Amino acid sequence: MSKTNATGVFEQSWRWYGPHDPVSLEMIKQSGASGIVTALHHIPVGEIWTVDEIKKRIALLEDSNQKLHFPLHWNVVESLPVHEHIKQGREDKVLYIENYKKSLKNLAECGVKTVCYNFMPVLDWLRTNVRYKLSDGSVALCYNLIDLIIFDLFILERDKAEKDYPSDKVDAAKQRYKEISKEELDSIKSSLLMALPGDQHSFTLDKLKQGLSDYSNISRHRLRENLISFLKEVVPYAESLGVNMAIHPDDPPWSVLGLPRVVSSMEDLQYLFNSVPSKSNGLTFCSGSLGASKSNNLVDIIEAFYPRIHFVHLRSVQHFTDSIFFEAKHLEGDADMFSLVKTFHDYQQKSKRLPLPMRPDHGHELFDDQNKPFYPGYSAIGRLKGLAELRGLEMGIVKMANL
Ligand code: CS2
Ligand code: MN
Repeated sequence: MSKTNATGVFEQSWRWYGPHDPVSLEMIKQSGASGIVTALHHIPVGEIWTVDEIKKRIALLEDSNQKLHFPLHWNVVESLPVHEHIKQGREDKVLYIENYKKSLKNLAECGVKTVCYNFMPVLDWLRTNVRYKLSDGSVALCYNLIDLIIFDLFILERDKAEKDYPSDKVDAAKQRYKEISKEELDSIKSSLLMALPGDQHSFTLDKLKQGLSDYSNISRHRLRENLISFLKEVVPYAESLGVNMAIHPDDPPWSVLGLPRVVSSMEDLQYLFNSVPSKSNGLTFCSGSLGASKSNNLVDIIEAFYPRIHFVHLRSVQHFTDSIFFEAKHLEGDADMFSLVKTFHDYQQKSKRLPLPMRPDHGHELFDDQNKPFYPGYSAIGRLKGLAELRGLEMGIVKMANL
C-alpha cells in the first residue's frame, strides 16, 4: 500500500474518517489527492489493530479504485492513538505498549508505514468556538482565551483554575461572564466538550473532570519522561518494521485546563529527538498547531528537523490578539505558506526524498457545506479549496525552480 505516484514536493492527501465520513472516496478522487489519511476509529484506544481490520479498510479503497479507476492508497495512519495510561505512566502501560507494537506490526504487514499520533493528555485540539462566523460569511474554528477562562471558572469550576491565567485575563473573563448570553455559553461549552477526532461521543463535564483529575499529579517533566519512555520502547521496533512514527504537535501549543503539554516548541522537539535519535522517531509538521505560538519559527523547525518530518499538515491561523486566534484561509493568516512550501521544496531537492504526504489541515465551512454534518474543521469544500490553493502554490514553486 505504500506506493506513491506523486512527483512533486508533496504527495497530496486527504483525511478520510472512514465509511461513515460524509465526504466519500469518490468525492476525494475529484480533489486531486491520491493519498488517503485514515484510521480505524471504531477500535477502542489501546486495543490491537488486527490485520483483518486493516485489510478491510484497504479493501474499501481498492473497491473504490475498481469502480472509478484512480489510485487512492492509504499512505498515513492518523491516528494510532496512545492510551492515556501510557501518557500517565501507569503500571498497565506495558500491556498497551505491547498492543501498540502489535498494531504497528500489522500495519507494516499491510504496507501502511507512516503513523501519526499525539501525546496530548485527555484532549486533542481545543477551540472555544467551532462555528465562528468570519466577515465573508464562512465559518471557522476559533480559540479565545477569555472564553476558555469563563469555561474553566464558571462551567468546569476547576479548583484553583485562576492561578493558571494572568490576572488581567481573569478580570476580563469575569467581566464578560456578567454579560454573556446563554447561547454563547452553550456554544463555548459544546465547542470545548467536542468529541475527539473520529469519536462518536462528545465529552461530558464529568468525563472531562475525571480526565483532568487523572493528571493532577503529573507534571510537565513527568509527562515528557513518559513520552520518552514510550518512544524508547516503540521506536526501535518501528524502525525494525520500516515504520516512521510522526508525532503531531500540541494544539494549541501550550498547557490547557491545567493539563501539561510537551510537544509545543522547537525546544520540546529537540529534546524528544535527542532522547530517541532514530529517524523513525519523527514529526508531523503541522503549521497551524505550531504556528499558533508566536515564539515558534516554522521555517526554522522545518530546517532543524526536515529528515524527521514524515507527514505535513498545512494550514494557517490568524491572531486577533495575543490570546485570540482563528483558522485563516490556507494562504492567509500568520503562516507564510510560500516560505513553508519553498523550504520543503528546497530541502527535498537537496535530499532527493520521495514526496512527503501532505494534507490540508482543517478547512472553512463554505457555500452549502454550512448545512452539512461535518466534524468541525473537516468540511468538503473548505478543504478542497485549501488543497487546490496548496497544489497551485507547490506547482508555481516547482516550475519557477525549473526555469
Ligand atoms: C488534527 C489533529 O484536526 C487536527 O487538528 O491535526 O487532531 C491530529 O489528527 C491529531 O492530533 C493527531 O493524533
Ligand atoms: Mn494538524
